[in-house]
Amino acid sequence: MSSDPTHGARVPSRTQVAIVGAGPAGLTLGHLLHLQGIDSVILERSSRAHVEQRLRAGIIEQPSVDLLVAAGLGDRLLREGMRHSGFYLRYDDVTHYLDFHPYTGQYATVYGQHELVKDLIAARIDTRRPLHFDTEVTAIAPSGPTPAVRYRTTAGERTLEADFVVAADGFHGAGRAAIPADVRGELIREYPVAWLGILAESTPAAPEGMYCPHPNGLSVHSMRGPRLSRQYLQVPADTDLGDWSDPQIWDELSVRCAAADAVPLETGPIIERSLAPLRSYVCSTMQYKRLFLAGDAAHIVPPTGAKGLNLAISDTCVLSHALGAAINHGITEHLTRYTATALPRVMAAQRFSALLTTTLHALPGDGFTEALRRATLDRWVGSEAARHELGEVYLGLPFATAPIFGTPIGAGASA
Ligand code: FAS
Ligand code: PHB
Repeated sequence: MSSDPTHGARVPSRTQVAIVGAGPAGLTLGHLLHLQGIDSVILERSSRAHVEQRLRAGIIEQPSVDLLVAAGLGDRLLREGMRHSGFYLRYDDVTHYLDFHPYTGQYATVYGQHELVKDLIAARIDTRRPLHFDTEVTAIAPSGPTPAVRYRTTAGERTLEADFVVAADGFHGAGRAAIPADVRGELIREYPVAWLGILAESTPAAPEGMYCPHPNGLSVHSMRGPRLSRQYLQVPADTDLGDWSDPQIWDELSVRCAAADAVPLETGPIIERSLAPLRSYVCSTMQYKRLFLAGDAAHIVPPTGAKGLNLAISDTCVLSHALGAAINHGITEHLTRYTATALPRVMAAQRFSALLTTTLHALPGDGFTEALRRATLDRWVGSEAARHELGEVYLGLPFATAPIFGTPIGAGASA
């Protein structure tokens, strides 16, 4: 018998909310529904090991931390996460620290997404709620008398019926395909660059995250611990990861973050490497009949602003509140208005991420474009008002809905 209680358990034939995807969105939503006594079943196509080892985001906004802590999901995050007040900006051989905490009283917490996913899975198992790995959803029927998801396991294909279906299945999931293309209202922007990311056993380049907009391209220097650095290089969108040796990665990171006021970048063993494309995407219809999209299934932001994970969590705050009102109290107007409620905060994050992406990356453009980039950087460094506006979004705008437990999220710093 497997030590993993999710292993081999049989998927029930029916539930109140069927959730597709065990990423941050699906797992957080499942827990927020559980706190309201609402049954859900989470179906995840990958293995538990794959989901828990998948390295991605690392910056968690204050409103996300507040929600996770209030929901009883934030103990290890508070213990092991690193609280940051802003970030460093290094260009033209000079290092600047943009301190945002004084403007909003908030912090950003550095805590690997895969660590958060481990905590969310542990909470799902502790509450003995259905969570099925190696279970791929092949089709979603969002309407009819009973919405349903069709899924496949090694035992064959079966159907899970539900009162509602939530597709938290990321950008390449099955959820969006269940919404007719002519009603999705899709907004897309592809950038001609990607991020080559590494996790390395080396001392982080700066005490908090640092962006180095260099003529060769952007480099980003973050961390996961005092001896664990998370760093990224802007590379062309069609880059082959195999073309980069470890020494070449370190050489380029060192060139881009060098400055007269800084010590040379410390190198070390690279223990993980990845390539992530930069794109902005919005499915402006985040719901269709009894199907609701949450997280990357509905929107993608370039990693520049570190917003993707946080938008996933803010969607679940709105959606769990709306589903609870409908299921527990028969109040359906919040569900009807889910997209209208969630989308403005998504677009605020899209605007912020697009501004950081176009300002920090060396992108094709004429001399005027380059001069505007420089003027924006100088404005961030030279203006309190500009830093206040930037910091409000970087540390986290308030969530659109107070979560189910009534504490206004994002109203101020957590204790
Ligand atoms: P996720 O993609 O995390 O989870 C969706 C889940 O659904 C997955 O586990 C998938 O296996 C499952 N699934 C998909 N189709 C399914 C099906 N048919 N049936 C069952 N399950 C299915 N964000 C940042 O803020 N900063 C970063 O630095 C950053 N780096 C990133 C690097 C990469 C390579 C990628 C891909 C994304 C990165 N992101 C980053 C964004 C990322 O953190 C997402 O915003 C976050 O994972 C969103 O969470 P979910 O919406 O839960 O989607
Ligand atoms: C990270 O720590 O993974 C990180 C930091 C800054 C970003 C994106 C990701 O803009």
